[in-house]
Amino acid sequence: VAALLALSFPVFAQTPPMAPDIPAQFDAIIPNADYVKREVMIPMRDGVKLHTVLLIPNGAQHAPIVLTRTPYNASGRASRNVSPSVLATGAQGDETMLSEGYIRVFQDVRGKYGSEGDYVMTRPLIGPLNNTRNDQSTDAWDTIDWLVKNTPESNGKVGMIGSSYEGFTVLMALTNPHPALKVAVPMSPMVDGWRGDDWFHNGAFRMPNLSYIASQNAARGAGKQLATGVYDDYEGVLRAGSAASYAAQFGLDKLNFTKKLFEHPSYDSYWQHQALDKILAKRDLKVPTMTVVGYWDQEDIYGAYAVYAALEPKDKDNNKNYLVVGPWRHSGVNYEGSTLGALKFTGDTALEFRRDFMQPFLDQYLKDGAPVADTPPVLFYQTGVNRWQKLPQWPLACADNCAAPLKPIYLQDGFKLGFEAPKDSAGYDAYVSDPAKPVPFVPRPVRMGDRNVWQPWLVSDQRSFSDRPDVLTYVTAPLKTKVQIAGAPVVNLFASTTGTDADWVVKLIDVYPDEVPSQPELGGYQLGIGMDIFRGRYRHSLETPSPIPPNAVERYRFSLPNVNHVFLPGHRIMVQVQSSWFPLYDRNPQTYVPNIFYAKSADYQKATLKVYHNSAVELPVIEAK
Ligand code: PG9
Repeated sequence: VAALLALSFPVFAQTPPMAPDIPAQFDAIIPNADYVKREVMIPMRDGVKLHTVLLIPNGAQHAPIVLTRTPYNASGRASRNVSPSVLATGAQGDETMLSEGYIRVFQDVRGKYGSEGDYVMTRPLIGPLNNTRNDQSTDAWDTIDWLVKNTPESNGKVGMIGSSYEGFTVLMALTNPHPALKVAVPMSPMVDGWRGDDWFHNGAFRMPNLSYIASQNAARGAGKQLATGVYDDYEGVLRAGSAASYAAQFGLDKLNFTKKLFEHPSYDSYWQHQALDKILAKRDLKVPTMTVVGYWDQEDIYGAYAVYAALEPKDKDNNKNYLVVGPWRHSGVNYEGSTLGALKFTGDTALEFRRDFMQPFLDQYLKDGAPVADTPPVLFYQTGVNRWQKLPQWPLACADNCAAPLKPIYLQDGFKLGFEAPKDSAGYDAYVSDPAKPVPFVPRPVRMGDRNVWQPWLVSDQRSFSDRPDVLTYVTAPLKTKVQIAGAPVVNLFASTTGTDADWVVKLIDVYPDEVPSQPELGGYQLGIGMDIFRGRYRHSLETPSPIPPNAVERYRFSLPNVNHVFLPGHRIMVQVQSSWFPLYDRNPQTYVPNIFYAKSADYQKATLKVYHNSAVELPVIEAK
């Protein structure tokens, strides 16, 4: 019977109960996928291999390639969802490309995630700061060379795109572009880490960098969050003292990039040699480049305009250098763009740009036989009236060589703001700035790591600060006619301090009418249009700081971020002046010390600051149309 049974029921080899249940490698099959995901290690000229993920729509033939080089995990960037649909798999910002059948490629930069080699933060170009054989430009070159030779589905034309760090890698590729690189779209690129992008603004250090460094530089993959032990970052940063003391409590002072930051508090050759606008200004402009930035870009609000300005003189035929500014937060261009904080726009402005301007621009240079796109030199969402504007150039008003000059609006007696110059330049207003009670940049409790706080903070209501005794607030009467501005306002402060160093924060604000029937919560809203900080020790030289002579009237001149705004009738123009913006920026001790990173608690002293009434914000006013 046993023999008969054995004959009629075949015996299967059984899985031993103790067979390990997790294999070395397993990926569930994605049935009916409309794309292929190909992962490759691309060799660079020094033999280091970079991990690269290609999303290839099924049936792709003669397809363009769009490449992003990232420190943020190529595998993750290439899989928004696990899905059989390439549209759902790729990033939201990539949908227009993927639906056109593009091959989308993400690569881990040298030393991050799946790529071999050493990671150096925003690795400088080969030259005075880089004595190796590789930089982000050679790695881009080698990658593009490999891709066009080894991707049979492609037509051999490559575009590069990316935001922020990824925008920096796009610009790096442009310093010596591979012939197959046909078009570039750097978005909110990190261009100059000292002047006004991620690390400093005019010498004031940005504290969120420290948690960024912990997440990026502590490990090849994702680092961990800092255990701050407090809910309110205002409290946590204040308690620590200087930025270096804050970093040291987490051991971040042991990381090389923290050391580099702390060793270079001024705009020395370390920063100047890396400033990509300066670098690109010395190269040919070969590749059509559309530089994109958010109007309220809370991370890299400086670099895009600087690059556009550096490339513009090279664009002799007016067909290679383009600027786009939308009403977005940092990288908001790649997401939904119908609102930002309390602001509502006329539709999904980010999709409008990607679909109606970016995609045709990419197609023109990447798709075989595509028509010439109708791309304006400058596409700018004009705030206040909320509409896209096609402009012939940028800016429309500026100090030199613009159609319109700057027009000063003065910080007048009685906290008025007006276009008439003061009769008496001896008048001033004073406030006490106390480093023990710095002005917060958003209402407390401050949660810098909370996206809902961080991303829209530049549009948050400035009313929370306007009546603090350490904030000077100047405002016009309600406007009878509209005031249109288009360019970078320039702060021209005449001011003194009883201390020997000081920070100056100046905010240009649109005050909404008392009542806004269509959106009641905007009644009286104080919307920051252009706001920035300047560290007083750099008033004579960004490279060589100097103490401020106590009680002497000194001039502080610096640009605010670019604006394209209409102050509407019934609105008021406001300027706020203060001397801290915490804990986004480290505190100025107000006593001159050689390196503010290492200020001691005794250095942090109250000071009385006086702002004289011949101070002004020079506005890029143009004739209102
Ligand atoms: N703003 C980020 C960053 C860029 C470059 C260096 C450091 C930080 C980013 O969003 O990538």
